[in-house]
Amino acid sequence: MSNKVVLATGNQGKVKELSAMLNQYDIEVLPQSDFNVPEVAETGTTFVENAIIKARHAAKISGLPAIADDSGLEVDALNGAPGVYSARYAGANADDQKNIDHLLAALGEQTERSARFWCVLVYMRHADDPTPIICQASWEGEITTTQQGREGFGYDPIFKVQGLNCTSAELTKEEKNAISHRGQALKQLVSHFQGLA
Ligand code: ITT
Repeated sequence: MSNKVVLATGNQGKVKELSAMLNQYDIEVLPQSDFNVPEVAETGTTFVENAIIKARHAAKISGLPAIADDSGLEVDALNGAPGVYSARYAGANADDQKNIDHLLAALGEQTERSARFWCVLVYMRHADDPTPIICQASWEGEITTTQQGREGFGYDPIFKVQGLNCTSAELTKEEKNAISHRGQALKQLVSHFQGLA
């Protein structure tokens, strides 16, 4: 594989986590902003479809291989919501805080609060790549009733990690990457690269 890869995301939280991990593997990660890649409509109903849409779009505009991340939170008591709509759960102009408030309101006094993050990573060698590499992983936890921690992004302040007595916003970037949905999916992707190299 080429050592240069464009990261097909506009989410700075993802950029920080993914580039920290990829840089350890001699892969030069370039943000899509370097190529003025505009946002693309995420019209899929699955993480896989949306990740492919984003990777294809960035590869087409940059002329480089691309990695895209489509991810989200699945809450059992909400029948899987917000799912693929996690980034825009509170509406088109939602930010992280509005999404958190919307989720806490939707759950109300509900005591069954199990949830998991999903991450799908797609690597495309070029925009017409007919065999993208697709890796996916989940991370179990439950939704808290109040926010705790300031690290991470998105729903991290209300995601209590299974087996730990803290939210994912109370973990350092390194601690989160070692066990998160994104960290696990990226480990799979790197093993593919090492097998292909
Ligand atoms: P790009 O499409 O540009 O990559 P995005 O934020 O719109 O950025 P997604 O459509 O994949 O990305 O939405 C993912 C949302 O899921 C993200 O905005 C968070 O709200 C949530 N999410 C995903 N991974 C998360 C994590 O590790 N911690 C907290 N929230 C996360």
